[in-house]
Amino acid sequence: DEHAVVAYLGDGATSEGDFHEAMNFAGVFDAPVVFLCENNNWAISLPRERQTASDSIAQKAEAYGFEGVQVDGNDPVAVYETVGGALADAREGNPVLVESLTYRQGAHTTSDDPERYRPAEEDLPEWRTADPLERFETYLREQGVVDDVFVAECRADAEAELDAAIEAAEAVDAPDADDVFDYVYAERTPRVDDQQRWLTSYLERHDPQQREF
Ligand SMILES: Cc1ncc(C[n+]2csc(CCOP(=O)(O)OP(=O)(O)O)c2C)c(N)n1
Ligand SMILES: [Mg+2]
Repeated sequence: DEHAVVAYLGDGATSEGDFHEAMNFAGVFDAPVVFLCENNNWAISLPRERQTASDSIAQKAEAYGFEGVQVDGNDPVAVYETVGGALADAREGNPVLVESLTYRQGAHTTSDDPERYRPAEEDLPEWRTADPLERFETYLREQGVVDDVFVAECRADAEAELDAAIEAAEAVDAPDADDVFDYVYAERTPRVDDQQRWLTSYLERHDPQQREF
């Protein structure tokens, strides 16, 4: 068949029941799926060593009857080749789990402070913790594929795209609170109506913008 899908997940997600159910289902029913696990070594503050006692995440596929592979997730060409091959297998009815080894460069979210839990020096290879963008840029320069002008243009383009995206997102008005209730069921239930009435009266008495979090 021509169709296959890629399901993306993190290293932390592999501890959840859904992951194992999905892997089992895929193995039993020959589902055309590539599970792409981005192993960035952290699930917020929980390190990979505390996430699983397995030697690798890729090896978990074996228990479900299909192939699991590791790839250098900081090498775009290697990821492209590996996922391309996995998709070809998936189209044949052979699901694949790809464990992409990378590293979280920054905080998990703006409310996270990794300095509270992350060691300054970690026992991980440099190919994994180094900045993949810088590494790929160096590679392309060495191959003579890109030069200073191209790199500068690329950065300017990317920054302009980001600025435009931020501007577009900030221009969106705050949503109407009623929207929360409108798209849940095809036919509204009395309970949803009750909840909406409760929220409407709550908002008449409280201004959420004045709350301190
Ligand atoms: C059942 C459940 N427990 C806890 C959380 C809180 N939580 C949100 S993201 C996250 C970490 C996810 O880590 P990972 O799967 O490695 O993804 P990453 O963000 O590192 O790519 C956690 C624990 C959640 N969303 N759901
Ligand atoms: Mg993670």
